[in-house]
Amino acid sequence: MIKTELCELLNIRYPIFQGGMAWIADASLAAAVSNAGGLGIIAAMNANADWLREEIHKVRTMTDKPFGVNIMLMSPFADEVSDLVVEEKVPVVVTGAGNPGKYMKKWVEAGIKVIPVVASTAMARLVERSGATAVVAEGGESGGHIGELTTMTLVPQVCDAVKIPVLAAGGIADGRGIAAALMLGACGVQCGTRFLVAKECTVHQNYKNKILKAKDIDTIATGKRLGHPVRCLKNQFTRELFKQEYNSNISDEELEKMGAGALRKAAKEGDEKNGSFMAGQCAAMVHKEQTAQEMIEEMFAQAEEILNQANRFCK
Ligand code: TUI
Repeated sequence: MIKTELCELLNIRYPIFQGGMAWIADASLAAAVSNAGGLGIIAAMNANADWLREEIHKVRTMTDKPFGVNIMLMSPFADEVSDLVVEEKVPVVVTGAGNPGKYMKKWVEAGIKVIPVVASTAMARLVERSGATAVVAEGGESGGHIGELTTMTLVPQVCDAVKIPVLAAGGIADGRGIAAALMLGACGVQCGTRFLVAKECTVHQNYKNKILKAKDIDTIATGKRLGHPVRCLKNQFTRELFKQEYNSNISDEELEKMGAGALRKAAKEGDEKNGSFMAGQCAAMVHKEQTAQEMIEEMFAQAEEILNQANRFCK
């Protein structure tokens, strides 16, 4: 059985978080992951406090296990959802896509365990100083909004930079990734892409099918010109966006407008041409739809087997 300090810290059986995927990670997926022994996470994404309040109430009817809320700091509603998680006494808040500094004191004083996603050692140190319980070090193999470094290089550097527990994210979709993350010094993992095809995930079936069909080189990072690179599956939308990034006749505002609403089109409508199908580089490692429980049990059984055999290399 694999157990780490994260399990006791958060009162979970398996040291795994489900990524807070915008338009995808709702109460249904979060409850399934929490019931399976991981930490299920609802994505507040660009939604307002009313939507999030309903999802929090829903998740509480579906599980009595701990769960988290992911707050995307670029959201226009970040301020109001930052108050709601305090009001609702949400056990864990994960932040993404920015510096959570201005909310940290309020959350820590409310007894919330705050676990920011970081893409650099500087941000890891900063959030540790302001009271973070742990950090998720997310490499650029991830889907969605990404940083510069890879998981392989970021995780050990963040582990050296801070004393709080570190989870690894980016490119992890099976037990091999979990075992490797533990060897890099992490005490847990966060997975997004694999959970996207969970039976309890309510995303459009076309999105799941695209993940299941994806090959190794099928993702691309666009948005570098605007300063926020985003990794998605290649399709007509991303190819056009990529092309226009190099077109100096198009303004940043026009480029920004091209991306607006595309993730909703992918997740809710399954629009294969105009949707932004955010996915990590490990999409090709995801082969079948399973329940969240089957996924977690399979991943940890594989990780345990590998780790038990690892000393064969030591002569
Ligand atoms: O946040 C994510 N992934 C996301 S957010 C998202 S919604 C979106 N949609 C369109 C455009 C942009 C966003 C889709 N996927 N992952 C966590 C993450 N956080 N990755 C990288 C970071 C990060 C980056 C910079 C965290 C902190 C940071 O600090 C910057 C600073 O202020 O120094």
